[in-house]
Amino acid sequence: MTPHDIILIGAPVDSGKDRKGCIMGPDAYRTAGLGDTLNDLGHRVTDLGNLVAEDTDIQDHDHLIALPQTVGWTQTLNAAAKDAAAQGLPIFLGGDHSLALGTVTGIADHAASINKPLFVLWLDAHSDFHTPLTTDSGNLHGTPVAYFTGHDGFDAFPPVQNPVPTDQMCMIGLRSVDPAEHAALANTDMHIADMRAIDEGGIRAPLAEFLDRVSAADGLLHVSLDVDFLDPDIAPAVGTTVPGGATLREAHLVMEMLHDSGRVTSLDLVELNPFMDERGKTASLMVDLTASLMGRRVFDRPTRSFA
Ligand code: B3U
Ligand code: MN
Ligand code: MN
Repeated sequence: MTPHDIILIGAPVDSGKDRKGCIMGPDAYRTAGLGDTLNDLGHRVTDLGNLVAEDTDIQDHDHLIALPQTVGWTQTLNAAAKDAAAQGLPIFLGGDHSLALGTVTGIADHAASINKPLFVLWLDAHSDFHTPLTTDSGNLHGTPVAYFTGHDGFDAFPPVQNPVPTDQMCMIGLRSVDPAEHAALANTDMHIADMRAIDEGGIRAPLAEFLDRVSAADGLLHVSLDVDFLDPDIAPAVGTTVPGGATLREAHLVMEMLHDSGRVTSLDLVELNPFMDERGKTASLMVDLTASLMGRRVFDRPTRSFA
């Protein structure tokens, strides 16, 4: 297994929605042993601690929740992501999914600086494809994909320098998509495997097809893992549970395939709300999934059938 220089970056973003608690996410991952787990797998791990959002002079908005704070986080995380991606494999410890407004744009700027295409894998129950103009809830954690793919309506935010082309994006696990997002997605060539596609054909095929395209293009791959990708029975610590999510084995298989591809260059762990957890089980599961992504396995070759 190739050892990586892993950079843990605490992003206690809690401004992307009404319900509070994601501020505790980074420390829950540390408490669940993320750093030691990755270290034991042979990686070099540096923990940069928790970032603090920049102040902005943006005014509060009538509909959009905590707009000034989220713009501040976007600026902070864009710069941090760009910096860290040049030095190793950053893992952003969220924090809610609005953190991806900054992380993905920062990683995209890094990719452009080394002339490589950036691919993004979005593991989520939701498509997070609203713009500030279409969101009903006003929760900006529902908007990052529209922002970093270069859609209009984000005037309060820094202009996106290097939008991610939608055909370099794959979403897996969708089962809650609002009408405006649905209409907007229909106009893109985004690769989507919703839960019905997974039920019918399994989770392996769409991911394998996507990873082949990343490899063929010699691309960087950013993975954004929302806790609600997982079924709430195994991962209850999230504000927006949606029944019928990925099983434990599906999620580990995704992580193992990602590891085998050798393509993953950055990772977001988002939406963990430790306030809603059951004896740390969701935080521990997210650590286990990250371990699978970074090389943990039972055998390092396919096992033989003894039938
Ligand atoms: N699409 C809804 C719900 C939602 C999006 N992301 C999460 N929930 N976590 C919205 O509020 O934009
Ligand atoms: Mn999300
Ligand atoms: Mn979600």
